[in-house]
Amino acid sequence: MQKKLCVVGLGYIGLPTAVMFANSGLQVHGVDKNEHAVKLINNKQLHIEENGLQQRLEQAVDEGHFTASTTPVEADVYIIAVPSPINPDNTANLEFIRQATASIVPYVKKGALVILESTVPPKTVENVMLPELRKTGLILGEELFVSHSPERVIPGKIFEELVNNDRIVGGINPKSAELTKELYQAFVQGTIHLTDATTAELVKVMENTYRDVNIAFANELAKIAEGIDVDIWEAIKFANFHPRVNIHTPGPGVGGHCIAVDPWFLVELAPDKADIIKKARLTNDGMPLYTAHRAQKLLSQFGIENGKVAVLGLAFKGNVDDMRESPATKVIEALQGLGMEVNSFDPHIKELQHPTQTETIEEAIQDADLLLLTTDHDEFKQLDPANLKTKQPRPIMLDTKNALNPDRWEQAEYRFFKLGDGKKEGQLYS
Ligand code: SAJ
Repeated sequence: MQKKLCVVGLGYIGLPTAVMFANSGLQVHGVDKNEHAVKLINNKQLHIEENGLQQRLEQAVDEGHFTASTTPVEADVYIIAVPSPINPDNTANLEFIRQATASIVPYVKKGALVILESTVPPKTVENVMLPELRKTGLILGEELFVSHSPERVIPGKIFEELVNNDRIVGGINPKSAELTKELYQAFVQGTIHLTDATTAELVKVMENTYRDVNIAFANELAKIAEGIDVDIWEAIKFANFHPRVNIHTPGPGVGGHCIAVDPWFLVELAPDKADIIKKARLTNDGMPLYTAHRAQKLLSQFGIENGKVAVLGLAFKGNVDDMRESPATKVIEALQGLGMEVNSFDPHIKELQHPTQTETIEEAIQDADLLLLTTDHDEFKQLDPANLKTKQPRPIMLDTKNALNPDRWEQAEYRFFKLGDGKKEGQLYS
Protein backbone atom coordinates (compact mmCIF):
# COMPACT_ATOMS: atom_id res chain seq x y z
CA MET A 1 0.00 0.00 0.00
CA GLN A 2 1.24 3.48 -0.91
CA LYS A 3 2.37 5.62 2.08
CA LYS A 4 0.44 8.74 3.03
CA LEU A 5 2.50 11.82 3.82
CA CYS A 6 1.64 14.97 5.73
CA VAL A 7 4.05 17.89 5.18
CA VAL A 8 3.81 20.69 7.75
CA GLY A 9 5.09 24.03 6.39
CA LEU A 10 4.61 24.86 2.70
CA GLY A 11 7.38 27.40 2.22
CA TYR A 12 10.56 27.39 0.13
CA ILE A 13 11.48 23.87 1.28
CA GLY A 14 8.20 22.25 2.35
CA LEU A 15 6.27 22.94 -0.85
CA PRO A 16 8.89 21.67 -3.32
CA THR A 17 9.49 18.61 -1.10
CA ALA A 18 5.76 17.86 -0.83
CA VAL A 19 5.31 18.23 -4.58
CA MET A 20 8.34 16.04 -5.27
CA PHE A 21 6.90 13.20 -3.16
CA ALA A 22 3.50 13.66 -4.85
CA ASN A 23 5.13 13.53 -8.29
CA SER A 24 6.80 10.29 -7.18
CA GLY A 25 3.36 8.73 -6.67
CA LEU A 26 2.86 9.19 -2.91
CA GLN A 27 -0.34 10.65 -1.49
CA VAL A 28 0.65 13.97 0.09
CA HIS A 29 -1.26 16.43 2.23
CA GLY A 30 0.38 19.80 2.82
CA VAL A 31 -0.33 21.98 5.85
CA ASP A 32 0.33 25.67 6.35
CA LYS A 33 -1.18 28.18 8.75
CA ASN A 34 -1.09 30.80 5.96
CA GLU A 35 -4.66 30.46 4.59
CA HIS A 36 -3.86 32.54 1.54
CA ALA A 37 -0.97 30.25 0.59
CA VAL A 38 -3.14 27.14 1.06
CA LYS A 39 -5.88 28.60 -1.14
CA LEU A 40 -3.40 29.48 -3.88
CA ILE A 41 -1.79 26.03 -3.76
CA ASN A 42 -5.14 24.24 -4.06
CA ASN A 43 -5.80 26.43 -7.12
CA LYS A 44 -2.41 25.36 -8.51
CA GLN A 45 -0.98 28.85 -7.96
CA LEU A 46 2.28 29.73 -6.25
CA HIS A 47 3.10 32.07 -3.37
CA ILE A 48 6.84 31.57 -3.95
CA GLU A 49 9.08 31.44 -7.02
CA GLU A 50 11.15 28.36 -7.86
CA ASN A 51 12.23 26.94 -11.20
CA GLY A 52 9.97 24.04 -12.23
CA LEU A 53 7.64 24.35 -9.22
CA GLN A 54 4.58 25.58 -11.16
CA GLN A 55 4.55 22.69 -13.57
CA ARG A 56 5.24 20.13 -10.83
CA LEU A 57 2.49 21.54 -8.61
CA GLU A 58 -0.01 21.35 -11.49
CA GLN A 59 0.95 17.73 -12.12
CA ALA A 60 0.65 16.84 -8.40
CA VAL A 61 -2.82 18.40 -8.04
CA ASP A 62 -4.13 17.17 -11.41
CA GLU A 63 -3.08 13.60 -10.64
CA GLY A 64 -4.95 13.85 -7.32
CA HIS A 65 -1.75 13.24 -5.32
CA PHE A 66 -1.58 16.57 -3.50
CA THR A 67 -4.01 18.47 -1.31
CA ALA A 68 -3.45 21.29 1.18
CA SER A 69 -5.21 22.72 4.23
CA THR A 70 -4.48 24.61 7.43
CA THR A 71 -4.69 21.55 9.72
CA PRO A 72 -2.78 18.24 9.77
CA VAL A 73 -4.35 14.89 8.85
CA GLU A 74 -3.67 11.29 9.81
CA ALA A 75 -0.68 9.96 7.86
CA ASP A 76 2.06 7.32 7.86
CA VAL A 77 4.82 9.92 7.67
CA TYR A 78 5.00 13.53 8.86
CA ILE A 79 7.61 15.93 7.51
CA ILE A 80 8.15 19.19 9.38
CA ALA A 81 9.61 22.04 7.32
CA VAL A 82 8.85 25.23 9.24
CA PRO A 83 11.10 28.24 9.91
CA SER A 84 13.70 28.22 12.67
CA PRO A 85 14.68 31.90 12.80
CA ILE A 86 16.77 33.78 15.32
CA ASN A 87 15.51 36.29 17.90
CA PRO A 88 16.79 39.89 17.91
CA ASP A 89 19.50 38.79 20.39
CA ASN A 90 20.69 36.08 17.91
CA THR A 91 19.37 33.17 20.00
CA ALA A 92 17.38 30.43 18.25
CA ASN A 93 13.61 30.72 18.07
CA LEU A 94 12.34 27.12 18.06
CA GLU A 95 8.72 27.98 18.76
CA PHE A 96 7.58 27.13 15.20
CA ILE A 97 9.23 23.70 15.47
CA ARG A 98 7.60 23.08 18.83
CA GLN A 99 4.18 24.24 17.62
CA ALA A 100 4.37 22.21 14.39
CA THR A 101 5.30 19.10 16.38
CA ALA A 102 2.49 19.72 18.87
CA SER A 103 0.02 20.20 15.99
CA ILE A 104 0.53 16.65 14.67
CA VAL A 105 0.35 14.92 18.07
CA PRO A 106 -3.46 14.35 17.94
CA TYR A 107 -3.13 12.62 14.54
CA VAL A 108 -0.02 10.47 15.01
CA LYS A 109 -0.72 6.71 15.14
CA LYS A 110 1.37 3.69 16.10
CA GLY A 111 4.06 2.95 13.50
CA ALA A 112 4.26 6.53 12.17
CA LEU A 113 7.49 8.28 11.21
CA VAL A 114 8.14 11.97 12.03
CA ILE A 115 10.90 13.72 10.09
CA LEU A 116 12.32 17.18 10.77
CA GLU A 117 13.71 18.94 7.66
CA SER A 118 14.23 22.43 9.13
CA THR A 119 17.77 23.45 10.07
CA VAL A 120 18.05 23.57 13.86
CA PRO A 121 20.59 23.86 16.68
CA PRO A 122 22.02 20.46 17.68
CA LYS A 123 19.78 18.71 20.27
CA THR A 124 16.52 20.26 19.01
CA VAL A 125 15.02 16.88 18.10
CA GLU A 126 15.89 15.61 21.56
CA ASN A 127 15.00 18.68 23.62
CA VAL A 128 12.12 20.27 21.68
CA MET A 129 10.44 17.60 19.52
CA LEU A 130 10.64 14.46 21.63
CA PRO A 131 8.94 16.01 24.72
CA GLU A 132 5.97 16.92 22.48
CA LEU A 133 5.90 13.51 20.74
CA ARG A 134 5.91 11.69 24.10
CA LYS A 135 2.40 13.12 24.57
CA THR A 136 1.19 10.57 21.95
CA GLY A 137 1.78 7.88 24.58
CA LEU A 138 3.70 5.85 21.97
CA ILE A 139 7.11 4.30 22.73
CA LEU A 140 9.66 6.39 20.83
CA GLY A 141 11.89 4.34 18.53
CA GLU A 142 9.54 1.32 18.76
CA GLU A 143 6.02 2.57 18.08
CA LEU A 144 6.90 6.05 16.81
CA PHE A 145 10.00 6.74 14.72
CA VAL A 146 11.71 10.12 14.59
CA SER A 147 14.54 11.50 12.49
CA HIS A 148 16.26 14.61 11.19
CA SER A 149 16.73 14.78 7.43
CA PRO A 150 17.98 18.32 6.82
CA GLU A 151 17.35 19.82 3.42
CA ARG A 152 20.50 20.88 1.56
CA VAL A 153 19.02 22.41 -1.57
CA ILE A 154 19.86 25.81 -2.99
CA PRO A 155 17.00 28.14 -3.99
CA GLY A 156 16.78 28.40 -7.78
CA LYS A 157 18.00 24.79 -8.26
CA ILE A 158 15.84 23.04 -5.67
CA PHE A 159 14.46 20.25 -7.86
CA GLU A 160 17.82 19.38 -9.36
CA GLU A 161 19.45 19.29 -5.93
CA LEU A 162 16.59 17.41 -4.23
CA VAL A 163 17.28 14.55 -6.60
CA ASN A 164 21.06 14.67 -6.97
CA ASN A 165 22.46 15.81 -3.60
CA ASP A 166 23.55 13.31 -1.00
CA ARG A 167 21.44 13.39 2.16
CA ILE A 168 22.44 13.04 5.79
CA VAL A 169 19.73 11.33 7.80
CA GLY A 170 19.96 11.08 11.57
CA GLY A 171 17.53 8.94 13.55
CA ILE A 172 16.72 8.80 17.24
CA ASN A 173 17.61 5.12 16.69
CA PRO A 174 18.86 3.14 13.65
CA LYS A 175 15.35 1.97 12.69
CA SER A 176 14.13 5.59 12.47
CA ALA A 177 17.05 6.46 10.15
CA GLU A 178 16.51 3.36 8.02
CA LEU A 179 12.77 4.09 7.53
CA THR A 180 13.59 7.68 6.54
CA LYS A 181 16.14 6.49 3.99
CA GLU A 182 13.57 4.12 2.44
CA LEU A 183 11.12 7.01 2.09
CA TYR A 184 13.52 9.47 0.41
CA GLN A 185 14.63 6.80 -2.02
CA ALA A 186 11.35 7.62 -3.79
CA PHE A 187 13.28 10.35 -5.63
CA VAL A 188 16.79 10.88 -4.18
CA GLN A 189 19.52 9.61 -6.48
CA GLY A 190 22.41 10.85 -4.30
CA THR A 191 23.71 8.66 -1.48
CA ILE A 192 21.72 8.74 1.75
CA HIS A 193 24.13 8.56 4.69
CA LEU A 194 22.78 7.41 8.06
CA THR A 195 23.75 8.67 11.49
CA ASP A 196 22.10 9.82 14.75
CA ALA A 197 19.83 12.89 14.98
CA THR A 198 22.24 15.17 16.85
CA THR A 199 25.10 14.50 14.43
CA ALA A 200 22.80 15.27 11.48
CA GLU A 201 21.76 18.51 13.17
CA LEU A 202 25.38 19.54 13.68
CA VAL A 203 26.40 18.54 10.13
CA LYS A 204 23.75 20.76 8.55
CA VAL A 205 24.64 23.79 10.68
CA MET A 206 28.35 23.19 10.00
CA GLU A 207 27.78 23.25 6.23
CA ASN A 208 26.16 26.68 6.28
CA THR A 209 28.70 27.98 8.79
CA TYR A 210 31.53 26.83 6.51
CA ARG A 211 30.06 28.98 3.75
CA ASP A 212 29.54 31.99 6.04
CA VAL A 213 33.11 31.88 7.36
CA ASN A 214 34.50 31.60 3.83
CA ILE A 215 32.38 34.49 2.57
CA ALA A 216 33.61 36.58 5.53
CA PHE A 217 37.18 35.74 4.53
CA ALA A 218 36.45 36.92 0.97
CA ASN A 219 34.85 40.11 2.29
CA GLU A 220 37.87 40.80 4.49
CA LEU A 221 40.16 40.30 1.49
CA ALA A 222 37.98 42.69 -0.55
CA LYS A 223 38.49 45.40 2.04
CA ILE A 224 42.23 44.78 2.11
CA ALA A 225 42.40 44.86 -1.71
CA GLU A 226 40.54 48.17 -1.86
CA GLY A 227 43.25 49.68 0.33
CA ILE A 228 46.05 48.67 -2.06
CA ASP A 229 44.19 49.34 -5.33
CA VAL A 230 43.99 45.69 -6.34
CA ASP A 231 40.88 44.20 -7.98
CA ILE A 232 39.94 41.43 -5.53
CA TRP A 233 37.87 39.62 -8.15
CA GLU A 234 40.92 39.15 -10.35
CA ALA A 235 43.03 38.15 -7.34
CA ILE A 236 40.49 35.54 -6.17
CA LYS A 237 40.18 34.13 -9.68
CA PHE A 238 43.95 33.61 -9.81
CA ALA A 239 44.18 32.16 -6.27
CA ASN A 240 41.43 29.67 -7.12
CA PHE A 241 43.55 28.23 -9.93
CA HIS A 242 45.43 26.52 -7.07
CA PRO A 243 44.01 22.99 -6.78
CA ARG A 244 43.41 23.27 -3.03
CA VAL A 245 42.09 26.84 -2.80
CA ASN A 246 38.42 27.80 -3.13
CA ILE A 247 37.93 31.37 -1.95
CA HIS A 248 34.29 32.46 -2.00
CA THR A 249 33.02 35.72 -3.45
CA PRO A 250 32.70 39.03 -1.60
CA GLY A 251 29.55 41.11 -1.72
CA PRO A 252 27.31 43.58 0.09
CA GLY A 253 26.55 41.06 2.84
CA VAL A 254 25.07 37.62 3.42
CA GLY A 255 21.34 37.17 3.25
CA GLY A 256 18.67 34.49 3.18
CA HIS A 257 17.14 32.49 5.96
CA CYS A 258 20.03 30.03 6.34
CA ILE A 259 23.60 31.24 6.10
CA ALA A 260 22.96 34.51 7.92
CA VAL A 261 21.14 32.64 10.69
CA ASP A 262 22.50 29.15 11.33
CA PRO A 263 26.04 30.06 12.53
CA TRP A 264 24.40 31.83 15.48
CA PHE A 265 23.11 28.42 16.63
CA LEU A 266 26.71 27.38 17.22
CA VAL A 267 27.59 30.67 18.90
CA GLU A 268 24.65 30.19 21.29
CA LEU A 269 25.66 26.59 21.93
CA ALA A 270 29.29 27.43 22.77
CA PRO A 271 29.77 31.19 23.20
CA ASP A 272 33.24 30.83 24.67
CA LYS A 273 34.48 28.58 21.84
CA ALA A 274 32.85 29.85 18.64
CA ASP A 275 35.30 32.75 18.05
CA ILE A 276 35.89 32.53 14.30
CA ILE A 277 32.24 31.77 13.66
CA LYS A 278 31.08 34.83 15.56
CA LYS A 279 33.68 37.11 13.98
CA ALA A 280 32.68 35.88 10.51
CA ARG A 281 29.02 36.58 11.19
CA LEU A 282 29.83 40.11 12.38
CA THR A 283 32.14 40.69 9.38
CA ASN A 284 29.37 39.73 6.97
CA ASP A 285 26.79 41.74 8.89
CA GLY A 286 29.12 44.74 8.60
CA MET A 287 29.21 44.62 4.80
CA PRO A 288 26.03 46.64 4.10
CA LEU A 289 27.45 49.61 6.04
CA TYR A 290 30.84 49.13 4.39
CA THR A 291 29.12 49.16 0.99
CA ALA A 292 27.20 52.33 1.85
CA HIS A 293 30.44 54.02 2.94
CA ARG A 294 32.12 52.99 -0.33
CA ALA A 295 29.19 54.54 -2.23
CA GLN A 296 29.47 57.70 -0.16
CA LYS A 297 33.24 57.96 -0.76
CA LEU A 298 32.75 57.40 -4.47
CA LEU A 299 30.16 60.12 -4.73
CA SER A 300 32.30 62.56 -2.79
CA GLN A 301 35.11 61.98 -5.33
CA PHE A 302 32.67 63.48 -7.82
CA GLY A 303 31.86 66.33 -5.46
CA ILE A 304 28.43 64.92 -4.58
CA GLU A 305 27.29 65.00 -0.95
CA ASN A 306 23.98 63.37 0.14
CA GLY A 307 23.42 62.10 -3.40
CA LYS A 308 20.62 60.09 -4.88
CA VAL A 309 21.26 56.35 -5.21
CA ALA A 310 19.37 53.77 -7.28
CA VAL A 311 19.79 50.33 -5.69
CA LEU A 312 19.42 47.53 -8.24
CA GLY A 313 18.25 44.36 -6.51
CA LEU A 314 16.27 43.71 -3.34
CA ALA A 315 16.36 39.90 -3.29
CA PHE A 316 19.03 38.29 -1.09
CA LYS A 317 20.71 36.74 -4.12
CA GLY A 318 20.45 36.52 -7.89
CA ASN A 319 17.41 35.11 -9.70
CA VAL A 320 15.27 34.50 -6.60
CA ASP A 321 12.28 36.48 -5.29
CA ASP A 322 13.18 36.10 -1.61
CA MET A 323 13.95 39.24 0.42
CA ARG A 324 14.53 37.54 3.77
CA GLU A 325 17.61 38.96 5.55
CA SER A 326 18.51 40.61 2.27
CA PRO A 327 21.75 42.62 2.34
CA ALA A 328 20.20 45.03 -0.18
CA THR A 329 17.61 46.27 2.32
CA LYS A 330 20.37 46.81 4.88
CA VAL A 331 22.49 48.69 2.35
CA ILE A 332 19.46 50.94 1.71
CA GLU A 333 19.05 51.61 5.44
CA ALA A 334 22.75 52.41 5.72
CA LEU A 335 22.64 54.77 2.72
CA GLN A 336 19.63 56.55 4.19
CA GLY A 337 21.42 56.73 7.53
CA LEU A 338 24.27 58.54 5.75
CA GLY A 339 21.79 61.07 4.41
CA MET A 340 21.33 59.74 0.88
CA GLU A 341 18.08 59.51 -1.03
CA VAL A 342 17.35 55.97 -2.28
CA ASN A 343 15.15 54.35 -4.90
CA SER A 344 15.28 50.63 -5.58
CA PHE A 345 14.17 48.21 -8.25
CA ASP A 346 13.99 44.42 -8.46
CA PRO A 347 12.51 42.52 -11.42
CA HIS A 348 11.88 39.43 -9.25
CA ILE A 349 10.02 41.15 -6.39
CA LYS A 350 6.66 41.48 -8.09
CA GLU A 351 4.58 43.32 -5.53
CA LEU A 352 5.90 46.52 -3.98
CA GLN A 353 7.42 45.21 -0.74
CA HIS A 354 9.89 47.94 0.14
CA PRO A 355 9.20 51.65 0.70
CA THR A 356 11.98 52.66 -1.73
CA GLN A 357 10.87 50.24 -4.47
CA THR A 358 9.72 51.47 -7.87
CA GLU A 359 7.78 49.54 -10.50
CA THR A 360 10.21 50.17 -13.33
CA ILE A 361 13.96 50.51 -13.54
CA GLU A 362 13.56 53.83 -15.39
CA GLU A 363 11.70 55.26 -12.40
CA ALA A 364 14.39 54.04 -9.99
CA ILE A 365 17.32 55.52 -11.88
CA GLN A 366 15.74 58.81 -12.91
CA ASP A 367 18.20 61.53 -11.82
CA ALA A 368 20.23 59.08 -9.73
CA ASP A 369 23.82 60.12 -9.01
CA LEU A 370 24.86 56.50 -8.58
CA LEU A 371 23.60 53.06 -9.65
CA LEU A 372 24.43 50.50 -6.98
CA LEU A 373 24.02 46.87 -8.01
CA THR A 374 23.34 44.68 -4.96
CA THR A 375 21.86 41.51 -6.51
CA ASP A 376 23.24 39.58 -9.48
CA HIS A 377 19.96 38.91 -11.31
CA ASP A 378 20.36 37.87 -14.96
CA GLU A 379 18.08 40.77 -15.96
CA PHE A 380 20.69 43.26 -14.73
CA LYS A 381 23.41 41.59 -16.80
CA GLN A 382 21.28 42.28 -19.91
CA LEU A 383 20.81 45.98 -19.16
CA ASP A 384 21.78 48.42 -21.90
CA PRO A 385 23.99 51.09 -20.27
CA ALA A 386 23.73 53.39 -23.28
CA ASN A 387 20.00 53.61 -22.71
CA LEU A 388 20.18 53.98 -18.92
CA LYS A 389 22.71 56.80 -18.94
CA THR A 390 20.21 59.20 -20.51
CA LYS A 391 18.30 59.19 -17.20
CA GLN A 392 21.26 60.20 -15.06
CA PRO A 393 22.98 63.55 -14.69
CA ARG A 394 26.37 61.76 -14.51
CA PRO A 395 26.48 58.01 -15.09
CA ILE A 396 28.26 56.14 -12.30
CA MET A 397 27.87 52.41 -11.50
CA LEU A 398 29.09 50.55 -8.41
CA ASP A 399 28.79 46.78 -8.92
CA THR A 400 29.04 44.93 -5.59
CA LYS A 401 28.70 41.45 -7.15
CA ASN A 402 31.10 41.55 -10.12
CA ALA A 403 28.01 40.82 -12.20
CA LEU A 404 28.48 43.30 -15.03
CA ASN A 405 30.93 43.60 -17.90
CA PRO A 406 33.02 46.73 -17.13
CA ASP A 407 33.96 47.22 -20.81
CA ARG A 408 30.34 47.51 -21.90
CA TRP A 409 29.59 50.08 -19.21
CA GLU A 410 32.75 52.09 -19.77
CA GLN A 411 32.16 52.11 -23.52
CA ALA A 412 28.77 53.64 -22.74
CA GLU A 413 30.69 56.33 -20.79
CA TYR A 414 29.80 55.06 -17.35
CA ARG A 415 32.31 55.57 -14.54
CA PHE A 416 32.36 51.93 -13.47
CA PHE A 417 33.51 50.63 -10.07
CA LYS A 418 33.33 47.33 -8.21
CA LEU A 419 33.23 46.59 -4.50
CA GLY A 420 36.72 45.35 -3.67
CA ASP A 421 38.57 47.12 -6.48
CA GLY A 422 39.97 50.33 -4.92
CA LYS A 423 39.64 51.97 -8.31
CA LYS A 424 39.64 55.76 -8.38
CA GLU A 425 37.87 58.25 -10.61
CA GLY A 426 39.78 58.61 -13.86
CA GLN A 427 41.00 54.99 -13.97
CA LEU A 428 39.35 52.64 -16.46
CA TYR A 429 39.02 48.86 -16.64
CA SER A 430 39.28 48.75 -20.39
N1 SAJ B 1 27.11 34.83 -0.92
C1 SAJ B 1 28.24 35.61 -1.01
N2 SAJ B 1 29.39 35.02 -1.47
C2 SAJ B 1 29.45 33.71 -1.85
C3 SAJ B 1 28.28 32.93 -1.76
C4 SAJ B 1 27.13 33.51 -1.29
O1 SAJ B 1 28.25 36.80 -0.67
O2 SAJ B 1 30.52 33.25 -2.26
C5 SAJ B 1 25.87 35.42 -0.37
C6 SAJ B 1 24.68 35.38 -1.34
O3 SAJ B 1 24.68 36.50 -2.18
C7 SAJ B 1 23.51 35.36 -0.36
C8 SAJ B 1 24.04 34.53 0.81
O4 SAJ B 1 25.45 34.58 0.70
O5 SAJ B 1 23.20 36.66 0.10
C9 SAJ B 1 23.60 33.09 0.84
O6 SAJ B 1 23.52 32.54 -0.46
P1 SAJ B 1 23.96 31.07 -0.86
O7 SAJ B 1 23.70 30.92 -2.29
O8 SAJ B 1 25.33 30.81 -0.40
O9 SAJ B 1 23.08 30.13 0.05
P2 SAJ B 1 21.51 29.89 0.34
O10 SAJ B 1 21.17 30.58 1.61
O11 SAJ B 1 20.67 30.17 -0.84
O12 SAJ B 1 21.52 28.30 0.55
C10 SAJ B 1 22.36 27.71 1.53
C11 SAJ B 1 23.06 26.48 0.92
N3 SAJ B 1 24.11 26.01 1.80
C12 SAJ B 1 25.37 25.77 1.36
O13 SAJ B 1 25.72 25.99 0.23
C13 SAJ B 1 26.33 25.20 2.36
C14 SAJ B 1 22.05 25.38 0.64
O14 SAJ B 1 22.68 24.20 0.20
C15 SAJ B 1 21.23 25.09 1.91
O15 SAJ B 1 20.26 24.09 1.68
C16 SAJ B 1 20.53 26.37 2.32
O16 SAJ B 1 21.54 27.34 2.63
C17 SAJ B 1 19.67 26.09 3.54
O17 SAJ B 1 18.45 26.03 3.37
O18 SAJ B 1 20.20 25.85 4.62
